[in-house]
Parts: sequence; C-alpha cells; structure tokens
Amino acid sequence: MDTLSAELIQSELDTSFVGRDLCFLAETGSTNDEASRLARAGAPEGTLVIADHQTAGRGRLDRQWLAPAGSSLLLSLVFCPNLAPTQVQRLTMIVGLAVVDAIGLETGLAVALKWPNDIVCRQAKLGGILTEIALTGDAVDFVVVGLGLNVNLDPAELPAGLLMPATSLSFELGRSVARLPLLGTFLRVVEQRYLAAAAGHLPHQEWAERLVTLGHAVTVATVGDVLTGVAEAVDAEGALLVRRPDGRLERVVAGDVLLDGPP
Ligand code: BT5
Repeated sequence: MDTLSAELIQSELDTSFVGRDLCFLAETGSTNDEASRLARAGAPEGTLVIADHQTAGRGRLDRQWLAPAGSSLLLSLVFCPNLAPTQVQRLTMIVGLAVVDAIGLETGLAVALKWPNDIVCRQAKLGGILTEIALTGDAVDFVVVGLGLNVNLDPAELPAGLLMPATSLSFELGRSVARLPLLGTFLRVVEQRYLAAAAGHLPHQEWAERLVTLGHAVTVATVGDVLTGVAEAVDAEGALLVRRPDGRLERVVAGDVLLDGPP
C-alpha cells in the first residue's frame, strides 16, 4: 500500500508556503469543500487539504469525481491571489502545468492538458482540476484549486460512460507509482509557478503549448449551447478562441471540448 500521512507529507515538503499548513484526511466528502471551510475560517494561502478517499468528490457542474481509496492524489490548495475574478483561470493553468512537470520529472511520462481543466495522456483522462472562487462583491476572497489525479488505478474500476476514457499513471507505465514523491515535486513546482506568475510571468503561453486542443476542429458544449469551429488559441485569461465556419472568432470562457480532429 502506498501510504500517505501528514507526517510523511511534511517530511517530503520542499516549499516555503504551499502545503505548509496541511490537513490529511483518510476520508472526507470533498477536499474542495474542506479547503473552503478552512479558508473561510482563516486558513492561510498555500493550505493543502489531501484525502485518501472522497465520498462526494466533485467535478465541474456538480459532476462526480470517482476514485478508489488510496489510488489517487485527491487534493485542494487555498490561494489568496491579487487577481480579478476573470483572471482566476490562471491558477488552473499553473496547477495543470505543475502536474505535467511533476509527472515528467518523477516518471518520465509525457502528458498533456486539454482545455479547460483536464490532464490527458493518449486522449484519455488522467486527471482533472476544479477551481472554485469565493467572492465578496467583485473581490476575490480566496480560490480553492482541486486536483484529482489517477495514480494507481485500473481504469476498468471506474464506471462506464465517463465524459472521456480514463487512464492512470500505473496503467500508462505498467507499474505502480509512489504518490509521495510525486506530491512533493508537484507542490514545489506549484509554488515556483505561482510566485513567477505573481511576479508578472503569465502562464498562458506555456499552457497553450501543452494544450492538445489547439489546432483541432472542435465541438464545444457550453451551458445551453454547442458550437463548432477550429480551436485557434487561448488568451491570457484562459478563454478558448474558436474560429467559426463563418470566419468569426468566438471567445469561449467555459465548456467541454470534443476533439474532432485536424482542421
Ligand atoms: C474535473 O471535472 O475533471 C475536475 C475533477 C476535480 C476532482 C478533484 S479531486 C480533489 C478535489 N475535490 C473535489 O471534490 N474535486 C477535486 P469535469 O471536467 O467536470 O469532469 C468530471 C467527469 O470526469 C465526470 O463526470 C466523469 O465523467 C469523469 N470522471 C470521474 N472520475 C474520473 C476519474 N477518476 N478519471 C477520469 N475521469 C473521471
């Protein structure tokens, strides 16, 4: 068994603030809910909530996130960025890029991102990011960024009918992967990337380079609409710029992308 505990995670930390306040739970409803609760109670920036099992893990639009106990990295980080609500997608970019970096550094596996919040490998979903904002009026109080990453699970253990086929690091590599060093590297890179962004080094260009979505003919399902076109670019706030068949460039802030293939 690939054990995680607060003590083990603390011993692995190589950060100044990310993960320094840490809550490890054998089981919880959703780490995002627990992180929001702690942030509302004054938990500092960088607070990490991590669980071995979630009984109410969530994706976007209240979809379910499913993971057998001990199989995954299921975690949430609290940030208090100096950002407008429209800029908060930058945190999704930073966490996505940090996941790609950490997997590459720890396992050598090259993985990619899919707009807006997926971590993918060979067109299958390896993980997902759930970014939630707490606002007072127009001001961001705090942001919780949740990550679910399939580490040691057989995709066949997940139910049929997922949004896209699932995969895991163990399935891709043909061996199990220790979660602790992967977590330590991920937290270190998140901190580096977060500090770099706060110093003005915006993540969207690097993020765009990692997105499998760009350059493809896509169908994008947004709330209440479906549009088709070619995914041309993303902007600094993470919106997808889709060239419609009539030549117009449409800016899509949120949605689910089906990759249709070459333009
Ligand atoms: C996501 O949503 O991909 C964001 C998932 C974030 C989960 C983490 S776990 C820690 C933290 N605490 C939480 O409660 N959540 C975060 P979305 O793009 O809406 O995709 C959700 C869809 O992915 C589901 O409807 C399923 O089809 C599929 N799915 C569920 N579990 C999966 C898994 N383990 N691997 C691959 N796909 C999965």
